[in-house]
Amino acid sequence: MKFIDETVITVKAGNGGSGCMSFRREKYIPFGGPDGGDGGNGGSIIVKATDSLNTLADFRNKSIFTAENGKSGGSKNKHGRNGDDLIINLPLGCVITDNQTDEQLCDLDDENKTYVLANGGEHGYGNVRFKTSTNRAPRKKTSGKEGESKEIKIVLKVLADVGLVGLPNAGKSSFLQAVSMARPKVADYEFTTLTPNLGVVLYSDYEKFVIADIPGIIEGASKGVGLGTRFLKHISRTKMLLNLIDCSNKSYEMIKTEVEKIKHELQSYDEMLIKKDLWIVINKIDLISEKQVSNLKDSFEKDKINVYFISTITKAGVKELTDNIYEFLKYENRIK
Ligand SMILES: Nc1nc2c(ncn2[C@@H]2O[C@H](COP(=O)(O)OP(=O)(O)OP(=O)(O)O)[C@@H](O)[C@H]2O)c(=O)[nH]1
Ligand SMILES: [Mg+2]
Repeated sequence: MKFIDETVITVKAGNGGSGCMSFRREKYIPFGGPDGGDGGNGGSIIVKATDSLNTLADFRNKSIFTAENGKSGGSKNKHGRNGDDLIINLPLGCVITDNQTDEQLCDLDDENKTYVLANGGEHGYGNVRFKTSTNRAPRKKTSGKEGESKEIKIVLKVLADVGLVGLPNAGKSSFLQAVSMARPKVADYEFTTLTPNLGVVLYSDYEKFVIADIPGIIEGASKGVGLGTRFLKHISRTKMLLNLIDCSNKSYEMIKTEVEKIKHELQSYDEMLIKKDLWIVINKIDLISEKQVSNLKDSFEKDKINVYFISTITKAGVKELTDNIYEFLKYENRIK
């Protein structure tokens, strides 16, 4: 299914049902009192976070969502039925704003979290309500109130603990494959990944963390080069980032420049991103000699830069890295 992470929709809650004007008509009671019942309340529009959706594609062909109106009241004091609420299921991680005011309405950051986007209109009153000691036969009733209506913007920002960044072809999706059950597309060309992938790393029977793999970013991404920074919003809520680097045919200096480029793109997109812990992960060490690996290690050590060396193919260094990620997240008390 196509991945869509932003959409604008209009929601309209149901109107309240009208009250009824009616008088009792029974045999032998020629002038019965008022017996017009109230209308029902209009249904509300409620959004709910669910784990089982991961795109807003369902909203491509539908832009107006309405909840049911309340039914009118009836004679014999009959209340009108309330309109049914409309529950809209959304992927976990959706942030909803009022499209007119830009005010944030809710952040669906927890499974099953709900929020009432538009309240149904209150019901109208039947004439029985207007009976007083001086007016025993009121010819008055009210109509229901209109349901709230809003134009809202939904932005999906996937929820993950760890975000993978790096140039295209660095091996981000391969890493996700190596550590989780996710099976993202991996190939020997740039921009294999076109939309974010999520993978759950099951660390033990009851502990897990989530990694988000996004399309590669290149120099100038913040100015729209390549796929641009369109997908960086999906790592904005992670607790840490891994910068994967393909080390084949690269000198120490080239690797350092690459890290700086990625940092620059992250920073140009959002200052907050650069405040996150960013770990450098040198990938594809199976393609270089042991001597080259130890030379690189020495250089990083001399510059007091902490790095990890891995190969997603031979799995060298992968366990140590995930152990450290786990410890970091646990230390930060961020594993659920
Ligand atoms: N030899 C070797 N090849 C690797 C390793 N990791 C990834 N590759 C290869 O590198 C190529 C790119 O891997 P991907 O995982 O698709 O890279 P990516 O960073 O997700 O790329 P984009 O989605 O385009 O940004 C594939 O051909 C992988 O098989 C590794 O550790 N060793
Ligand atoms: Mg990829």
